[in-house]
Amino acid sequence: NFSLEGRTYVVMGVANKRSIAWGIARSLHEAGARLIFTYVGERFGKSVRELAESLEGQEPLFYECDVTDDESIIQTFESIQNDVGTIHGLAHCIAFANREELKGEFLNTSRDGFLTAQNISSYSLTAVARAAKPLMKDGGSILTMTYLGGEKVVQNYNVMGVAKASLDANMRYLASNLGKDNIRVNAISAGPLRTLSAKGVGDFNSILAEIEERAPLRRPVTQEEVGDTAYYLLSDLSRGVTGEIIHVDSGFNIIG
Ligand code: 0WD
Repeated sequence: NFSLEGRTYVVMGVANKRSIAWGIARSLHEAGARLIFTYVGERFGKSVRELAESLEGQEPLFYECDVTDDESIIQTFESIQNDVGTIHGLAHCIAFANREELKGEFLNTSRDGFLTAQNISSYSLTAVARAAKPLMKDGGSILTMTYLGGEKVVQNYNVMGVAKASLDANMRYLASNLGKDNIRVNAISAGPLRTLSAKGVGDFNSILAEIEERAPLRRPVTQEEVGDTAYYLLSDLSRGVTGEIIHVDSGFNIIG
């Protein structure tokens, strides 16, 4: 029985209805999970509350959490511990880089821009995993979102590609540390999806066009397809899997 009835998951990074985190939330909700959302800034707080209202029978909890701030992360998970006690998993769907560095030559990346991308898009997973660990008393599953640009050079992805390479290694080291506590850590490498973050990547349209021409499935993936793989990774269906990157990308990554 792989229903998520009686299980609680934290979903971080719903900005709007196009967010990958929102696709994940819907798949978990359909499987019966109880959901907790974290957001950054009141603008997103309002939009995640409005979205979550559409989930029938769900009584979600909301916490503001800025992952650039250690205190905010610690506070968030302490509050969650006080309010619900145990959680069974976590979806980390957070990334950021300065828009002006998501085009042109990677060579021109500034120190500040580099560190910002690493801070929000990679280190945050380490800090969040550490804060969430005490809440996963029955074991758990942590999921992060990565992209092909961390494995291969993708035009314009630049500083975020280096941050995703860091995130991938981060995920594996965490998987190695947390396995003895029966906590698994995995990543989904999603094909391009038109989200707020994707808007920041230069010439995103040609990235999508290439998927339609060259990916084995000849079409982009959907939020639902990413959400359902997240369900697999966050449930016991994947209980033997940790430290893994699953590509949900219409097979694009295998094409040379
Ligand atoms: O094509 C895509 N959209 C792909 C996205 C392909 C493969 C991977 N991904 C990844 C992204 O890199 C990211 O890690 O999926 C994850 C989710 O991204 P998304 O759903 O594409 O983008 P979006 O809806 O914008 O959500 C990302 C959110 C932020 O939104 P904004 O638009 O403000 O950047 O990350 C959150 C925020 O909600 N975020 C933060 N959360 C806490 N503290 C912070 C922060 N400091 N900064 C950004």
